[in-house]
Amino acid sequence: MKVALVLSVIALGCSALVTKQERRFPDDFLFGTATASYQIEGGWNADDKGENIWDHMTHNHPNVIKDGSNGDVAADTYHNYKRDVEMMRELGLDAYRFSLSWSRILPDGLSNPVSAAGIAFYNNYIDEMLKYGITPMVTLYHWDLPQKLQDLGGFANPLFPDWFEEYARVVYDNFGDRVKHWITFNEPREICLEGYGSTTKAPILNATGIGSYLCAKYLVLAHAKAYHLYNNEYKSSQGGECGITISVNWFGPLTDTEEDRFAAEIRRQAEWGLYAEPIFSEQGGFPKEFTERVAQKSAEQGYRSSRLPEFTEEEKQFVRGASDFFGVNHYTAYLISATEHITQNVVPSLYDDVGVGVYVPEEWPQSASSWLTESPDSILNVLNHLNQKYNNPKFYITENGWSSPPSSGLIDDDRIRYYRAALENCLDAIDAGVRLQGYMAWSLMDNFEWMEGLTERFGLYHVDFEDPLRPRTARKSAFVYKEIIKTRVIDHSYEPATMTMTIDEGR
Ligand code: GBE
Repeated sequence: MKVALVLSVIALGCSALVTKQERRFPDDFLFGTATASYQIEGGWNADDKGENIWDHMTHNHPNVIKDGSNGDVAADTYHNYKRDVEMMRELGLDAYRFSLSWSRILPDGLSNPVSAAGIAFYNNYIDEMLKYGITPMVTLYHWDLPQKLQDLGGFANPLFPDWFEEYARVVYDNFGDRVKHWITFNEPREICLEGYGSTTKAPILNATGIGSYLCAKYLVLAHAKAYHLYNNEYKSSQGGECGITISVNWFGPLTDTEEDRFAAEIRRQAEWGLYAEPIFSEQGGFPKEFTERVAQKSAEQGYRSSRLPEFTEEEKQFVRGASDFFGVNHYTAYLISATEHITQNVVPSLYDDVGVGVYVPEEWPQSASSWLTESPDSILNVLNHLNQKYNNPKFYITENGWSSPPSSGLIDDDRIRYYRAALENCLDAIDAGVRLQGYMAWSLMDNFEWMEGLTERFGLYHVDFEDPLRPRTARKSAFVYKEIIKTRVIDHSYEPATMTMTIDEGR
């Protein structure tokens, strides 16, 4: 009896070990990298491209960018797109996620005029990828609104959904024959909370607690318009899918108490529930407890109605279920407390509405970005949570990555450790039944990191921004990612034999 028990325990231990070692990503899992137009393209006024809000802000207020740099040239993908695709081939990518510059395609924002040069540029980029079997995953909007539409109020104008639908139509018409994966918006939270409700992204409106909520409503409606347009008029002939990417970091309770669990939940609702709930929940509309909180705060503050706008019943139905997949950008985690680490916030503001404290343990490794630490199992927590909450949708990780300082060179063992841990978490999620179908590393190469300029580097490839040709050189992490893509296995002891990148033909 005793012996049998011991044996079975050993057998169990062994089989657990074996499965762990043999865990593979499915052959049809899409491994890719991600970038965004303003961060890499340059060519800010090439041909007839129109001005966008990042051009406008960096040219008129250069002091808001940490090192005074801007995206005028960036990694100059406008002239280097063939080299970009060569890098994708070196890595053996299945897919590449990039975004379109609205004002490069529609210089004035509306669908007249349409820029032939802008369309040609993206046709060339897409065709170059397809030539080598790389699947394009295209984001329509990654933060670079045409300035002319911003002058009319941008996302706070109730007509915004119509403008976005008009743009989406031009995009589907021109590229939909070859692009089968569409993402309407990258990160509503960053667009609305940071751009409209703060000063950490263009258009730096700082309309705290009001502008950010208007933006949330019209962004969600704009997404739904672009989704239904694709679904009704393009899907049957073009056969692709359309979704949205939301930044979902993990917010867990600091202690396992009722108060802290609720504090974490309300923070999650404010951070990403505001955008996810109307689209992915069964009942639709903004998240319940957060809606109640803002209504109550607004009343106390003397507003006649809640600062958080409502959806009509018709709007709710229009938005609910309007996505073929959930794109998750995930980077890090924070611990939330109802009583500790509380800071003062301006009134009114989302952070004042939420009113909770945030804590990041010292022992979580710190990247070059203040907000980014390596936190244990945060992707797994996020995917399990969303999977349960929204009834098992299809997921892609559309961004995940690690920053290092510009001086850090090509040996990036911290980035490698981060990616391996993240990808182990993806396998854990797949094992747990999450329908995760792809992973896009942020980023293919170093790029213009928004307010941080060129001071934080996220690239698998280093870019030399001092050199007018913007040469790109593979970091060690590029070789490690390449090996994972090739073998579909995470080998924690793999070390690249050389630092010379080549293309493996026949992939
Ligand atoms: C993504 O956002 C973006 O999609 C991508 O464009 C970007 O390059 C990449 O991340 C790396 O940053 O002073 O702490 O309030 C806010 C990730 C920090 C989401 C919060 C940084 C959200 C990035 C500044 N933000 N975030 S502060």
